[in-house]
Amino acid sequence: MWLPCRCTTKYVAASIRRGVSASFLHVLRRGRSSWNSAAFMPESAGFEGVSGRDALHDYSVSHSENFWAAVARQRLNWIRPFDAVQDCDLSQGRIKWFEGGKLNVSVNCLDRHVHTCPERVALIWERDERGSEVRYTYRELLEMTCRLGNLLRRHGVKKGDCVTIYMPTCPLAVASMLACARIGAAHNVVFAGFSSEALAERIRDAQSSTVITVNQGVRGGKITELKRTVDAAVQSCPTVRQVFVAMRTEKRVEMADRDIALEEEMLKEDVVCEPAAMDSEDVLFLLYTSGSTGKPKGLVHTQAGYLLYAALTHRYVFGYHDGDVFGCVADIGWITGHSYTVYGPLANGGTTVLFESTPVYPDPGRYWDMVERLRINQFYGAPTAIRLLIRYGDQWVKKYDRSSLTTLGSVGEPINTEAWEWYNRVVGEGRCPVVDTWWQTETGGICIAPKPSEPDAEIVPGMAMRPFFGIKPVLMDTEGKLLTSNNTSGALCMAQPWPGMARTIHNNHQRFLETYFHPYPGYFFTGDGAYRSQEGYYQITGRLDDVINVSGHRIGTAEIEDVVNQCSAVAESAVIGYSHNIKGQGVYAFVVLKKGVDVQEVDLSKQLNNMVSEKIAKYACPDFIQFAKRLPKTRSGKIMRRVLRKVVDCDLEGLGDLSTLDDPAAVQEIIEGHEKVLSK
Ligand code: 6R9
Repeated sequence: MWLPCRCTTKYVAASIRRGVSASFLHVLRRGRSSWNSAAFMPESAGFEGVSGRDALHDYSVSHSENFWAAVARQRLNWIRPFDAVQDCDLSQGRIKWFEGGKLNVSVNCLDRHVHTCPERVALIWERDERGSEVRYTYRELLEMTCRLGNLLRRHGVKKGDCVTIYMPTCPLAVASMLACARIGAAHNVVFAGFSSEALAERIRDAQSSTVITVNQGVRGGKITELKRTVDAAVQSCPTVRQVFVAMRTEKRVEMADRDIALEEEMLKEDVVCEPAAMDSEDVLFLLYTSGSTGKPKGLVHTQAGYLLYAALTHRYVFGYHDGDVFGCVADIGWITGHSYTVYGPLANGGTTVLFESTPVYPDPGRYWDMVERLRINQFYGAPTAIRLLIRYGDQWVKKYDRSSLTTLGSVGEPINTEAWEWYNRVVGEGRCPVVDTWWQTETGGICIAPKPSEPDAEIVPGMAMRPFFGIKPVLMDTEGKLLTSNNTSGALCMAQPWPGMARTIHNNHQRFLETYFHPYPGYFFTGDGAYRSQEGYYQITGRLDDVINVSGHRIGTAEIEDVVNQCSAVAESAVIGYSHNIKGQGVYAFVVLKKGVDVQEVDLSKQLNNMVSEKIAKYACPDFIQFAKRLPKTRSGKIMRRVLRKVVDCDLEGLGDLSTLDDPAAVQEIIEGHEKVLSK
């Protein structure tokens, strides 16, 4: 792996500079007891009649164009200024921001900080091996990115191409993303836990001819053969011309003609790389996520709007200030890693942690040991990890000094009250606000979170609460009518566009329109349900479609069914999510075998698990498989998933209206089969 080389005097200079800026900030912070708009958000000083943060939110929604124009001018470096703030029409699914503007995202994340503070630490790579972290300054990250950008260019990667990155969270992965941005190529990061088939599907859909990977991954003390997975994937990807291979471990791997040793070739490249001037609406990246069909969708994010939104939310939701160390432990393969490990913090000139390990390796104190060692100020993680850590006891937390922490964030799924309380009381010692942040791959950045808010405003446990600047959430009833009162639940939609939202689904704009804009014309539909409290705060109640959330990973039940149905013994299947103590949701599969098939259920269960793990990923494997003679269906032949869900939740009282059932006896069989599965 590419390691920084530097002299110690620069280190000293950097720490002096950091110390100076930190003490200056301290003065600013103290001066903020009464509303000082310029100290809170410099742009807001120019917004007439705005006093206080609530008023600023109102302004951002009612004068959306003024708000976003001012913020975009101030926070981004433009090669050419934009002509129009926005050209959006939600009823048509048209979303365009800052047209006419030209910029380069890597310049915004790197060069401008190198000019002001080259020796500030950009990345702290918390390697799997505890205590062996490596720091990269902005200057070093820029050099690494430039070499990589030049290398990609020399190998024919052009503006408009899409490079697939299949790497664990590490500095070269970040440099790869930024190198793509530098030369105008889009990136498609695929979570390094996905199987070769899942990777191949994403490479093909993205039409990538270039893949970047590592020889091996290291996580939780275990080695994964990532290069081998890529080898298997590219066999069914005729578009792939070249695979760049970085060395995470010493182990040599077999190199084919199309394979290129990344670090070796980078050494031959210049450390200066001309940045491409990109249009605001050029593609920055694709990121695949699960929907309610079997086929994952490649959400498309563009340059200016995405970067601006990631930066602004990072700054204001977490109260990030210059000199802070931001620790987002999400993998870069997910949108959280994109927006809050990479783009948001780097656009803000921040120091961001790249976490390669797991919460329990080598022991359940890993997160908090890291907080102490790296002096992390904002920690951002997932409820599933919190629930897991609660089980090991408070001593693993208390052992370490957490006094650097100022804000704790949660993302990916609803955080239950117990986990929220523990996070707040034990981890944060009751002094750090806990921000439950709701957002999606589609939204680009955080849309609903308790912060920013008035300084002493309440935070309700387990609630995302308040819309971010420029965000206008609404609730809809089942008839598609707007619900205007409080203390009500409905489908969560957004009534206004914002710069961070996705622009389309790669190769399938029709699906984009049908999924997000057709259900409630004139609104963006999130797919989630929400409750709005008496006070007007939002609480997310969960998905309204067939998407489940396992340990914070989104997966469509249809994707798992597609794999199960490929087994020659299986006639049909239905996959349901159920409430799981640690994972949030677990996977429960009902499987009907073909007539005349004679197999041991245990063997078949194993086989089905292997298939899911090979074709999707381990986390998608069913926790339970129930073999059934038939599934409950309507007379028109639709599987009654609602009934299956109730059975799995052991809520037999709530089975509801069964009048459309083709044969009520099928339900009884399912209930009995479920009892047997539980008793095993
Ligand atoms: C960022 C991210 C999005 C789905 C989303 C919702 C669930 C995310 C949540 C939450 C309740 C929160 N979700 N954050 N549910 N409270 N704070 O996770 O993106 O992977 O696209 O998942 O995750 O159901 O629709 P993504």
